[in-house]
Order: sequence, then structure tokens, then C-alpha cells
Amino acid sequence: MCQLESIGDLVLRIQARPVQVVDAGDDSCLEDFGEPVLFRGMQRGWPAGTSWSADFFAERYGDAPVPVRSYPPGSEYEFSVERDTLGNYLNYWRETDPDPDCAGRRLYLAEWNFTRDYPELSDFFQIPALFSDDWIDRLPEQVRFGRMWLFFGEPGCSTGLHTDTFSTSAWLAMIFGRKALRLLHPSRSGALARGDSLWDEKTLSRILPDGDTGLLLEVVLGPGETLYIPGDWYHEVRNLDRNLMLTANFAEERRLLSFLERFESRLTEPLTRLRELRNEHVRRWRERECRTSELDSAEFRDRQLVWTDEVTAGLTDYRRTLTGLGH
Ligand SMILES: O=C(O)CCC(=O)C(=O)O
Ligand SMILES: [Fe+2]
Repeated sequence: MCQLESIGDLVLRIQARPVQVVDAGDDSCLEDFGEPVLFRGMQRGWPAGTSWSADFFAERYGDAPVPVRSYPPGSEYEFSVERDTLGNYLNYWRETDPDPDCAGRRLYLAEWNFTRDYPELSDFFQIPALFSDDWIDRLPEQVRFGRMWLFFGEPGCSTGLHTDTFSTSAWLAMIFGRKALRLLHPSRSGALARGDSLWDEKTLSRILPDGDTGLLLEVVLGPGETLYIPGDWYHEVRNLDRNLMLTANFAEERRLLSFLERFESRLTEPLTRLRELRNEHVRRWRERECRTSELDSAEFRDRQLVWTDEVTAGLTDYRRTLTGLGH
């Protein structure tokens, strides 16, 4: 791989902890898993596994407008985004060899919100039961957002270190090909700086000064495997070969309050429904109807108190202004 040293070399020197592998069954519940987990067998019976190929998409969806990341020569992480058609993208696959050394420009079809334009493609997979309780479904329709994407992966094109929006969790289902991921426990997020990479030894020696590599996880995700990433885990993704991945974000109840706080901060006006969801969760927590919640942590409760104080302070000013205006 370009820029950073090859993954194979580094695995020997930096001891990241392998992500736990679990055979999917219907007896587990998401709250049994407190960190990223790789599930095998979760895509059993999905028509996507046998029918989704480059030819399948080129023949049926060649005209589809898609977002394409363009990585300049030498750059594994920096890109600009262009619009093109899926057909042109797949022609690029057909006509060029993979370029893992980043000698030339590479193209990565990332974050195609495909079900919005082609809902029939939803018939090719099922949202795994473990991830199906998504509190975003309970938001009012006008603020609900698309959160399921296809990625046609290209070696030498990586997605830099990030957390997913609004503290949402994610599942990443590999249809064909492979990706490598490194993930960092949220307790070390504060140590990160711009430009850091979890494959960079300098970054690692700074963010894990005690050599506590239990906080750094690594996985190679292969065909038929599905990775669960809980919200607020920083992760970095490298494509090992040409691949296809289906991925979705969702808001799980045990992280609902973080989701609502982040989501609400992006809205231009308050939504009563968000307050209702929050109150519903607090009630369920007090009545022990949910197994775990961010409210179990006193530190989290203190931070929420500061935040609600700020919100109320904002309203107090507003109220004062209104009062000053008289009737
Ligand atoms: O596969 C990738 O390049 C990035 C996947 C990911 O982490 C995301 O979409 O948030
Ligand atoms: Fe992500």
C-alpha cells in the first residue's frame, strides 16, 4: 500500500488485538457486545451474495448517478468527489488494473445511497435482526435521513480515521473482496490529532503510550462477513482488493442520548419528538426496561446536566428578550 507501510509488515510489529469472531445465531442480543465484533453467517440466504457482481450492476444500473472519490497519484487518503455513472465506474474497473501503490489516479465509488433511487435492491438482503432496532425510524419523517450505502472498493483508496455521524453504530456487510480495518476504543479518542493513522507507528506510540494495545483492534473483513462497529469507535478502512460492501448506520438505544444530543445540535429548530424519545428512554432506564444505557455512567449524567443547563440558558435569554419586548 502507498504512503503507509504495507499492512503485512506492520501486523508483525504492532500488536493490535484481533476483533472477536462470532457465529451469527438468533439467540444473541446486541447488548451482549460491548466492542466491535465480526459476525460469520449473518448473510446466509441473501440473494446479494450470489447475484451482486460488477456485471450485475453494469447491466442493470449502468445509468445510475453515483458519487466517485478521485484520489490523485501518491495519495491514499486525500480525494475529491465527482459525480459519474455507475457504468463509467465499472468500465474503469474493467479497463484498468488495481493500483495499490498509488502510482496513478484511483477512483473509489463510496457512499452510494442506492436504496433511495432503486428500492427494489433492498430485496437482495435483510437488515440483520441484531441491528434492526433503529431509533432513527422513530424520528419524524421530514428529518429521517438515508443511512444505507454501497461501496465499490478500490485498493490504494482508504477512508481515514473517523467516527460515524451522530454517534451512530454501523454494520458493514462484505459481499465480495476484502477490507482491513483498525479501530480504537473511545476512551482514547481524546488523544487523537488531525492526520493520525492507526497504521502509523508514531500515532500509535503517542495515543497508546503504555503500549496498551488492548484498546486497538484490527480485522480483515472478507466475503460473507459482517462487522459491527459501536458508535464513537474511531476507525480507519483500507481496501485490500476490489470489493463490494453494503453498510448501514443505526441508532441503538444504549447510545440514544448521545445520538439525540448530536443530532439535535444540527437542527435549526427544536423538535418535540426528540424530547419525547429522550424521556421515553429515561423512563425505560428507571424502570429497568433496558439492560444498559449511557445513564448508567455518573460521568455521562454529569455531562448531560451541563448540556441541558446550556440549552436552558439559551432559552432563558430568549425568554428574557421576549419579555423585554412587551406585548
Ligand atoms: O469502507 C470504507 O471506505 C469506509 C466505511 C466506513 O467506515 C463508513 O462508511 O463510515
Ligand atoms: Fe465509518
